[in-house]
Amino acid sequence: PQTIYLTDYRQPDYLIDETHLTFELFEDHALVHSRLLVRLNDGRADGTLCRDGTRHSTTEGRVPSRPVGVGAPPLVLHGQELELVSVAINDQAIDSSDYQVDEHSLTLHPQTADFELAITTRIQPQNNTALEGLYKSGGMFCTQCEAEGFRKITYYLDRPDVMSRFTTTVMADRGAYPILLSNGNLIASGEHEGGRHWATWEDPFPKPSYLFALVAGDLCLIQDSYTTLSGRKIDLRIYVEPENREQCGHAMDSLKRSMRWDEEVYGREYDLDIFMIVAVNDFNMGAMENKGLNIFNSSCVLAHPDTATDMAFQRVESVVAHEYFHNWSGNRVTCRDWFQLSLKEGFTVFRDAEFSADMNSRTVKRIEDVTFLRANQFAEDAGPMAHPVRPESYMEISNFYTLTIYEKGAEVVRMLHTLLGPERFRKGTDLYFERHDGQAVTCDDFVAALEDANGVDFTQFKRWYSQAGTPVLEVEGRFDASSSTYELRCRQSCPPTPGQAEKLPFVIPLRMALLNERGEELPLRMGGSELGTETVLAVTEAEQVFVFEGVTQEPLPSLLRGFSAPVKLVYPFSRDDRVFLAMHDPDGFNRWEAAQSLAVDVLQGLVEIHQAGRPLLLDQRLLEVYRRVLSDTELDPAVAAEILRLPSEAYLIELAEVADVDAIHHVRETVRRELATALAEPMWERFESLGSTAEPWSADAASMARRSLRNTLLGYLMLTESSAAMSACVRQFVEASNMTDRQAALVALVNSSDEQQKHAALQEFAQRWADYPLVMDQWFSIQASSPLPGGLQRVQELMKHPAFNIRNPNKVRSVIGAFANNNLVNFHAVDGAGYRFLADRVIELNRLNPQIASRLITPLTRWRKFDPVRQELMKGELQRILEADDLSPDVYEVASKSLA
Ligand code: BAL
Ligand code: ZN
Repeated sequence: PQTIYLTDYRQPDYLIDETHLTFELFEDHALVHSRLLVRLNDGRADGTLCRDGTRHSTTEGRVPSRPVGVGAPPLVLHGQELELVSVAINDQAIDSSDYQVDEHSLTLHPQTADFELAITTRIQPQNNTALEGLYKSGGMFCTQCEAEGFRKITYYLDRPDVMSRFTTTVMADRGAYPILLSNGNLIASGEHEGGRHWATWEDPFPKPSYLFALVAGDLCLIQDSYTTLSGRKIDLRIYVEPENREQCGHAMDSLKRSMRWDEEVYGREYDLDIFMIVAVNDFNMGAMENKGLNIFNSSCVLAHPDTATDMAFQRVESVVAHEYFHNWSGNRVTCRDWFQLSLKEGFTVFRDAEFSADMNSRTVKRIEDVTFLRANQFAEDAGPMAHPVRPESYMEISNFYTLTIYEKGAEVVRMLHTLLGPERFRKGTDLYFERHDGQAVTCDDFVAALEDANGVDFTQFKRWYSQAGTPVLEVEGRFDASSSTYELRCRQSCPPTPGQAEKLPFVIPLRMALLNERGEELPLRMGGSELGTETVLAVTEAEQVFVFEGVTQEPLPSLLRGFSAPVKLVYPFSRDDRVFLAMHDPDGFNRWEAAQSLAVDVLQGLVEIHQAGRPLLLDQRLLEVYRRVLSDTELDPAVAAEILRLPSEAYLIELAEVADVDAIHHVRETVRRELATALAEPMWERFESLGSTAEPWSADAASMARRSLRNTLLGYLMLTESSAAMSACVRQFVEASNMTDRQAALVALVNSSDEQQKHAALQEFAQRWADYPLVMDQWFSIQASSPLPGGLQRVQELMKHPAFNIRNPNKVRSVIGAFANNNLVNFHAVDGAGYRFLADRVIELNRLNPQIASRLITPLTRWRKFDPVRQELMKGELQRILEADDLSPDVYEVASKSLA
């Protein structure tokens, strides 16, 4: 496959002012008729800007067709896996001597600067297993066009800087497909002979093809409305399969909260009169922000306490918000090219994270996000696929929907927010939306708007967009009693990443405070200025010293509060310092961080002791921190649960130079058992004080927090293998009033050594929820993730279960993905069987669904982290994947770059 470079970007030679599509849907094919108003891109005003949503008909004021002289560029339309039926220009059919078709394009040679191009293609949605373009999921037709799926529907300028006004007519059998949807407003509908019907939708807002959507199916509708701040009433609709009707309330509430939040926090109102969400079962991603017609993986829409956990409820809330927020950050203002993907994704993830923080606990949300980032994005940044937030090249853009683009991109926007403060950030985003409404722009345009609105210069800051890798920030503190000063000495560096050996210094916002011996924040003074008790230092040099004045006793610094920059902080804290901070830091996030880093230090020390063959003795200070957390009834139980959770194996592997996966697993499990045994009494006490699982379920944050802590404690108590714990767990499994508690009990049972209880619970669960695919996904995932011996065999058995289907991405993720990503001790078995299994599945999926296949490779790309034996085995499997027949560009890019 070809490599595409950012430096090769050129404006399109042609633009498409209007796109009129007609779909004739049948069981064994679909016909797609397009009528495009095409214009040479010669810099004339295009009239496509349409801020108020009114329709500008370009046909009306159209300049008569002007001949283009010799040398006019050919019109090269993208197209893939299409059968070309006919082409006509200005109603004149043209034959194959006047155009060229190959596997990826249709090339025409226009004679005039403006013309109408009509194309008919035939496609086969029923055979589309890649779930890209138009495909069938169960009994319904649906689309996924981002990034380059539209070219699998019809020939088109399938690039985000070509924005067009779309009108779409869908025709299908009325009985099988009573609901026909597309973007925008319904403007007409009617009947055809033979039981077929049609509907025409018009979207007044110009959009790139990646935001196109179509749905045809037998769906039921849940309807509500929302009145915007300016008084416009919006029709809100969620379409799902009839059996899921009762599971949409939470998504609808989340949508209404998102709409209000975007008005209040960003001044952004919804623009169309109707907003639709459709849930589909077979979907490569979480959801898609198509204009006015969001299409969702059903796992991100459906939520009912009987069937969904609290975590699933929160995911629905955040994904609904994320897709809704894209209406401005993505749709009204879109990306010029796919190198700018983080322009919309980083910004929108930041927006949805702040929304979730406002709706729930800000501290817990930040802890969850940082935990995820450090275990996963840091690993990506340290691996062979490391790339900047704005990449410079790619082979297959689908491979760049990464944690770096999304999560690190969001951290970059968060740092801009931190450096500017909320008011100035808002001034900047107001200017961004006003300046670029209706345009396709770049990350530079985003930063320029923040700069221009506030008179600041972010030239150096923009290195976060161009340099890959996770910076290391080493800090040392020095107290000088004679001058009453305290110095913070900062040194930053960034390891090399593919194609980038040397890095220039970043701008690192370091939020910090100084604490006295009682844990109180000291007033901060620097250069004669009073800075309050918390400040943000901008670390801009490779080495830099900050001197605080008027410090009369040695303080303990509280650094990188709220994880103010995505860096690895190194400070020579002693274990006693960490204990002190875990107990006293007034900043909730940093209390968690201190406990977490204490646990990391203890576990890393024990791994070395284990490797040396010496007995493991737990540092009692960790135990004391846990004891204090258990008895602290003032502390939010959700934060307590986060503190009591030991750092994950994935994070410990990421931190290790050479990860000894067996030792990490053994040590972590030993410490968990030891904590459970030593703290059994206070754990029981706290467990019982948090209420009963049979109580009626409630969605409020306090109830969720109680369930989170109760279930964390249940997991520990089960490690004691006492009969009291087993009865409590079985009782919870049977009596639970909700899926959160039932599933927590099932996890504990599956990971226990009581084979009889385990099998009884698994069987009961599978029988009860056989008709609920999303619940069965959980059932699969819990078993595939269980670290008990025999993991691979279990997974192979699970793949034979009637509910498993390799064509369904959710099933692949819940069985194969869960095994390779969450079950590290089994996946990394030293005989290489786990690696072999994964490579076989990648090769199998390469033909069916290249995007899903390519994502599955990730665990193998991390081969440099492991010992030489495992390295060879992992590389061998990557090589075997590379040698497979008919390799997709998706899989080829990841496998080849991993071995480079
Ligand atoms: N744009 C792809 C799905 C999402 O990030 O919302
Ligand atoms: Zn997004």
